[in-house]
Amino acid sequence: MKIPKIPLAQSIILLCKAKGIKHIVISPGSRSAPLTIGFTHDPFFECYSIVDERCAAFFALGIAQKVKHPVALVCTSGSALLNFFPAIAEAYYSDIPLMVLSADRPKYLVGIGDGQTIDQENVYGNHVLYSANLKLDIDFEGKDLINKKEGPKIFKKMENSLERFLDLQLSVERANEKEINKAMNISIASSGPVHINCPFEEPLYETIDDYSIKANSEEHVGSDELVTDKEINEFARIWNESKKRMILVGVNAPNDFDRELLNRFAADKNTIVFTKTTSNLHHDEFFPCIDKIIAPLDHEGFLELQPDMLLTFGGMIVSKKIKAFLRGYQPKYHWHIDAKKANDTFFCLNKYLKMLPSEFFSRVLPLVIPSETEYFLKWKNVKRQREEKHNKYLKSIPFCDLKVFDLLLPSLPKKANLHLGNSSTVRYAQLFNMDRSLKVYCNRGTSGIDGSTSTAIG
Ligand SMILES: Cc1ncc(C[n+]2csc(CCOP(=O)(O)OP(=O)(O)O)c2C)c(N)n1
Repeated sequence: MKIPKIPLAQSIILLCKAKGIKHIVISPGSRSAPLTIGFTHDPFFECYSIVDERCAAFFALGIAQKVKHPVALVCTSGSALLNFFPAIAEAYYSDIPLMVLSADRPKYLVGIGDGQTIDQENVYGNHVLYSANLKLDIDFEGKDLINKKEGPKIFKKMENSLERFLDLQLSVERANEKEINKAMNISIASSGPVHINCPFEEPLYETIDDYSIKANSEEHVGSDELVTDKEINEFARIWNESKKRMILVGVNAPNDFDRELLNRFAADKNTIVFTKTTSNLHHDEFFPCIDKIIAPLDHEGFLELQPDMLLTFGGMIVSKKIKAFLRGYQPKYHWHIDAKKANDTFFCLNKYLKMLPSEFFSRVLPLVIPSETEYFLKWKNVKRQREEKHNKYLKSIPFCDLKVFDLLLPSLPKKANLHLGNSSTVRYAQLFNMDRSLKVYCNRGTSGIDGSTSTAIG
């Protein structure tokens, strides 16, 4: 097997292997050759060669959406890594694990007029969960020279020069190993993008037959913040007291969630559960087409729909109408459940419970008192009426955008992965009841119209 001679490249490859990061999307370049050589010669890795960095990053995003584990992106120095940025931002806002491995020049060649060089450290700023700026290996070529009693200048006259040299190199390896571990662990645990900047010195193409270093994979140390029983009880108390209860589900990856729990929660016929095409959750008593329900409402209608308590989970909300409605007719209580973060989308968030929705529902279910509310029955009736009107309207219109969706959606193969484009595509799709076996994705983190096709291919 061909192994890159550069120790830093070896550390990265060994740690990717140790953490099960096997999908590697590679864009062209010489500076990144140590990584390209290492990944492509090891059958553990599934490597993809994509020349254009912007497409490469979205392609990697598509794989990561599906496998829910970091996908590595390899690129050379200079503007290459800037072309990853749109997909990095999407990954950041959609909680998708991506790992940029950007090759860089050694520091002494940055800012002195060397070619294909930019200031790469921390280049993604606030849009990554972590930036690891790795250290250059200490002239490991020199190691052989020291053996030949010649040695690099700095070590020449030192006593025990080989030992000192090796010590220094070892401390660089340990420091790099720690940083790589940290970045990879954060990407895995918090499901988001990280950047690992890797300075490589020439020669870049030299290989050896076996690894010359070892790399320790460190475990992630998580925080032990726990949602208390008191908080869960408080939720249940308000929920049980509220007459008008609404759940709004944002973008939710397929199979991300124990549906049975939510089904049991909603089976009481006392809660309006608004889902979206990209929520990937289905139940006969849910309300999947939000806009169809609320678009015709006037002030009186909005007042009737205004919930006492709103519970939200999942990612971004597509419908502009529901956002406008809940901002204008705010619930008394808004609680959000997410393992990572909360958006105060409606400017009335009272409480954020940092936990997985599945865990939340399993703890809350035994505390919820079953009931059937007029609120639910009224809006169920509205849903049925809207459905009838929708079907009648579709029969009456000539061939047009909306008609295409009506014809196309039922003809999709069962269980297909459907990646919707922004922006009218995802909105039209919202108006139809999707086949429940479909797995629906859309880049709603930043709602970019770029990269949809590459993501779908990934
Ligand atoms: C990268 C990016 N550039 C610009 C926009 C702003 N934008 C939103 S929708 C849209 C028009 C999209 O047109 P098209 O791709 O034809 O899709 P459709 O009209 O079907 O929505 C634009 C320019 C965006 N969301 N993302």
